Amino acid sequence: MTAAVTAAVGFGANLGQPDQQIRQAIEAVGALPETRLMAASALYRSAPMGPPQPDYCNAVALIETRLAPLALLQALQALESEAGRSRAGERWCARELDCDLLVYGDRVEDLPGLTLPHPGIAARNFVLIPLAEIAPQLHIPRLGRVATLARACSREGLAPWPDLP
Ligand code: PH2
Ligand code: MG
Ligand code: MG
Repeated sequence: MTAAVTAAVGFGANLGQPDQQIRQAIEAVGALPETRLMAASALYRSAPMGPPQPDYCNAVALIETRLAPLALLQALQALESEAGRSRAGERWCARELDCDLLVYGDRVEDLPGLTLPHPGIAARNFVLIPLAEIAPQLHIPRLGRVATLARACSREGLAPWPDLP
């Protein structure tokens, strides 16, 4: 049996009911076969990167999994579709749910459809700040320790997700 690997998954949504879609997706990732949810960050509201569109809700989860990277990616894409996301939209368009495989152990890959670690991590505060909340000691191949990266990262455009009464 393969050993369990620690992986990080990033979630984003800015259509529909973003916070509900993300909470549901985090739960669903924890319920995947051979997978355990170790930690989930708070939800954040973040200004959109890319073309003008609604603010995003973002969060990050840390899991332990025995699923191979491509099997995990496929499962994440199935969750995106279940949330109503169409894959026809342009790059960086608004969406009901985005689940990105950010880190998979110490794996470095450049496959069609999957780059590990995710190439956007260091430049995206809506990924790094939630990740630092749950996994400051995590080492990202080629980038270094999460806490160190997060310290150098601006918090501009990032806020706690508002909990409406
Ligand atoms: N995702 C995108 C495009 N822009 N902006 C923010 N703030 N958060 C996201 O998750 C995001 C984005 C496409 O995946
Ligand atoms: Mg994304
Ligand atoms: Mg994505």
